[in-house]
Amino acid sequence: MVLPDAPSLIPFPASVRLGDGSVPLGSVRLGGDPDAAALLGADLAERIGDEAFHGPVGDAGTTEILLEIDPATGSAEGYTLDASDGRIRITGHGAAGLFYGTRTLLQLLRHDAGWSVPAVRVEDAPRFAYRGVMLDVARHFFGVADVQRYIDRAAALKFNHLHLHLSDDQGWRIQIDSWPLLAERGGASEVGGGAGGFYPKDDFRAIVAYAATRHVTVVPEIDLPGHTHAVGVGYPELVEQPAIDDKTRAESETLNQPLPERGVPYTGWSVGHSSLRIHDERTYALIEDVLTEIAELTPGPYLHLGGDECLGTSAADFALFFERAGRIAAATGKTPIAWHEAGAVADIAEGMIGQYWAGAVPEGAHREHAAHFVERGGALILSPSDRAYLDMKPRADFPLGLAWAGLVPLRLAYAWEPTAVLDDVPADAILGVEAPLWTETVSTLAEADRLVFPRIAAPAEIAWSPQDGPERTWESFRTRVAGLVEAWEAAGIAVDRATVDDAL
Ligand code: TNX
Repeated sequence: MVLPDAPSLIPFPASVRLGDGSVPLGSVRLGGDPDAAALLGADLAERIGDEAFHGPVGDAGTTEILLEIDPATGSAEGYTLDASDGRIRITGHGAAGLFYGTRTLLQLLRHDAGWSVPAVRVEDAPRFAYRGVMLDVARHFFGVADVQRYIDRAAALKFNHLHLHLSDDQGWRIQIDSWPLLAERGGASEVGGGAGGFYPKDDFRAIVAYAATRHVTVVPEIDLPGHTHAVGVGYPELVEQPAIDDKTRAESETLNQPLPERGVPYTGWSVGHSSLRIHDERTYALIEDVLTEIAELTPGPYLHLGGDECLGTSAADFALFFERAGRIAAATGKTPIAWHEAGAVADIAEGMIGQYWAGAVPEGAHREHAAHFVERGGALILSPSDRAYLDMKPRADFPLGLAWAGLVPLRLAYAWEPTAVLDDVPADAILGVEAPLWTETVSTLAEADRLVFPRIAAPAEIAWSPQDGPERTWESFRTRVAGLVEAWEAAGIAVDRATVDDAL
C-alpha cells in the first residue's frame, strides 16, 4: 500500500498514523531533556532559518516541543512522536531513541504558508542493532570537519555506527605514539599523490566525541595483514618486499598507475600486493601497540582488523597471523571484527564478528567463510558489494566510483534482504547492515555526496524499518526518496538527481 500522502520519511517508521491538519512551527518553545533540546534547537534554527522562523527557540514560543526520556516507551533506540493540538511531544526509550525522534521530526518539516509538521502519531524502533556506514579515509584523507558532516548525514538516516577505514596501502591515518613513523611518513600521501594526512589523537577524540552526540559509535579499522604498504613507508623492515604479480602489473598498466615499491608511498589503487612479515616477532609487537593505543581512544566495543584481499600472504601464514591478531585484539577488551575472508581461518577468535562483502548471491567459499564466524559464536554484518557498496557507480557513465561489483542503481540498492543472503545462517546471527564508501575515486565531501546520495537511503531503510512494514516497498521508497531531495539539498548535500529520476 502506498499512501498518497505518506510523509517522505526514510527509514520509514514502524507505525505512522496521520491525523487531521498540521502543527505550525512559527515560534517554538523547546522543553524537557536539555541535551536533546539544545541539539534540536540548533538543527531547527539551521533548517528553518531566520526569515521564516518568526521567533526564537525559547520560552516565548507558542508551539511547545517537549522532549522526554521514558524507558517504558518502546524498545531500545525506540521513540514515539506525537504532533497534535498545536504541540509536539517526542518520548525516547533512552537518549538515542529521543535523538531518532528528533531526526524524524526534521524530516516531517514542510514549508507552505509557514513551517509546520503534519498532525501525526509515530511509534518506532529499529529492526537491526548495527546500522553502519564506512568511510575510507585511507585512499583519500578526509579532515575532521568532513567526517563530522558525514556523521550528520548518516545520523539523519538513523545509522548508529561509523566504521573508519584508517589504514590501507595508500595511507596510515592515525597517530600512534609508540610507532610515530606510521602516521608521520605513512600518512603523508594518498591516491593520486596528494598530501594525505592523519588524525593526531586529539582529532580522533574529536571525531569520537562528535559522533557520540549523534549516538554514533566509531568503529576503527586497521587493515591487516594485507593492505599494509603504508606501514612499510614508515617501517620498511616490517613488510614483505611486494612481489609484483601479473594481476597487479596488468591492473597498474590498464589504470596507468605506478607499481608499488617498498618504502615509497603508493599512489595507485591496485589491491592485494602487500603483506606484513608474518614470521617476524616485531610485527606482533607493532600490532599489540597499535591496537592497544587505538582501543584506549575508542569508547565503542569494536576493533576492526581488516583481513580482506590478502593475496600477498599465503593461506597458512594468513591463518597464523589472524589467530594471533584476533587474540591480541580481544585482549584489549574489544570485540574484533574482520572482513569475511578471515572466516577461512579455523581458529578465529571466538565471538569475532564477520563483515560480509561478496555478492548478494554468494559464490564459491564466501558463504562458508562468513558462516564460520557464527559457528565460532560470532555474528555478521552484511555489506553485499553489489547492493550496499556506495562506491559502485549508479550507472555506466557516472564520473565517480568503480564498477567491479556491477552498477548499483537505486532500485538494486534497495533490492536485498539481510537475512536471506546466507543460507543456513540464522536470522538472529545478523547483527546488521553496513554501507561502505571506498574512496579511490573520491577526494572531497561533495564528491562523496554525489556517490552516496540518494542511494544511502536504501541501506538506511533496510537496516531500520520492519521487513513487513506498510511502506517497505520499492514504489513507496522511490517516492519518498524523491520527496527528500529538496531537504537534502537545503542541508548542503550534493545529491545526484539523475539517480533519483532514473528510479521514477
Ligand atoms: C574491495 S571489499 C576492497 C577495497 C577496495 C574496494 C573498492 C573489500 C573488503 N576491499 O580494498 O577499496 O573493493 O570497491
